[in-house]
Amino acid sequence: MRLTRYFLPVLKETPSEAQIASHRLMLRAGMIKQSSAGIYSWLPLGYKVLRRIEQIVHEEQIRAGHIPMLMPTIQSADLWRESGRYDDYGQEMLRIKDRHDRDMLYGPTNEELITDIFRAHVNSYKDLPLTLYHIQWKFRDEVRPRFGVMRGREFLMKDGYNFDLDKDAALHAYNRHLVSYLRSYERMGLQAIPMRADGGPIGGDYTHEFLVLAETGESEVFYDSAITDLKFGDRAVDYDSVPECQAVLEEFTSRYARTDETHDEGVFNEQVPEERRRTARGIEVGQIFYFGTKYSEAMGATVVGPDGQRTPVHMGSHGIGVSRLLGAIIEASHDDKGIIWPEGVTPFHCGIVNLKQGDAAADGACEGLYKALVAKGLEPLYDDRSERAGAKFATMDLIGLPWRITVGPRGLEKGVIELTSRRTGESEELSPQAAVDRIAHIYG
Ligand code: 5CA
Repeated sequence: MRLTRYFLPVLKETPSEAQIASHRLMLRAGMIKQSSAGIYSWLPLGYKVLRRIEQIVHEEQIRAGHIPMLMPTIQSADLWRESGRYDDYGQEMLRIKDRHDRDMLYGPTNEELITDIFRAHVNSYKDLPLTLYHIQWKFRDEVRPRFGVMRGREFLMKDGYNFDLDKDAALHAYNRHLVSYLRSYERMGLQAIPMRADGGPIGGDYTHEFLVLAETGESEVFYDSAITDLKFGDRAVDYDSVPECQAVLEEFTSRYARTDETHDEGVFNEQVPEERRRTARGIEVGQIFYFGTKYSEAMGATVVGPDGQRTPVHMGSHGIGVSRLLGAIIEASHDDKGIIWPEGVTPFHCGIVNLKQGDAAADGACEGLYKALVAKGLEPLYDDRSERAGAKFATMDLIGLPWRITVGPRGLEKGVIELTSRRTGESEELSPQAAVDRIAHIYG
């Protein structure tokens, strides 16, 4: 992409309505525009990152054996009356009437809809286990939408639902989700810690939230600092193996880590040596639930078991805050100049800055680099504007591409360009070909 042909409406001024860094930076970098409270348009740069995050979530869900599909945003109130949640959900639910005066709603989550699909099509235990998921917009009429995409009213969520014959099988599905979530967040450059939480309106008392530690987080958390040394890394876990998934769950959840809803000071003090006790704030980027037969019993989602008897299926639901993740990643990775994208989610792989637009050698070298990067399957953003070098650097720093190639006539006389890491600020001179190879290798 060439910047002169792109749509990147960066703001010079810091928007006064934004209270936290990620919100300020997303507005300044031209990633989002508020359309009404808690509802945003995703401008091209923001949309690109959103898609990258979605892609990681899809890949990791499919790797875990979960099946993608798509359900609508607008749902009928009747299903929610069956589960009893139409009244329970309260004012967070956006209720709508259609022209026939029928009660509809904009889905805040999908337990009812998926259970309805399941009961219509699945009859036998032989069709289990089954985990279906989708990535779809949700609406929750939050009292105080704030912090940009972090607490929106309309937001993008991955929500997955497992259907199993008994509790043990459903707990294996729970563990599979935990493993796949650890992998997903690490690919996004994040450490998200699973913590014991509360079921809230989804229900169930067995649930973990995944929290990214950040001062601006909305949740208060209490944990054993030893937990932050745990890394999932590149290990291969067999998702069909009950003991392997169980072992990961135990490794990542046996130490004390709880949100304030489930925190118990006595247990905390008893289990964790004083020097390792931490109280901090965190951003909730996902939550997994096992709630047994809560919805299947209420809505008659049963299967015929091996003994010929009908039994309600055991279920859980598992969510990732896809749009919130942009805010969480920026909170965890920025400096006073702007965003610093982790390589896994960056909107463009690198930037190319032409220090002297119109200079034949510089223009030619930039074109050559651009084509060579594209030929390697990479997406560079070429700043081909006739702007001062300082303004070009400021834009690149603000939008946070992890790597910048700077091209100028003086370097070219020596046959070199400059490659700069956004994270460390370190630069090195190398030939254009070596720079292309290096970047291809980083993303390889
Ligand atoms: N049905 C279950 C799991 S599929 C469910 O709805 N879980 S949830 O309520 O925990 O939401 C899942 C994730 O969506 C949360 O962990 C959070 O990251 C994200 N989320 C929830 N509310 C908002 C909001 N108002 N704005 C942005 N993201 C949100």
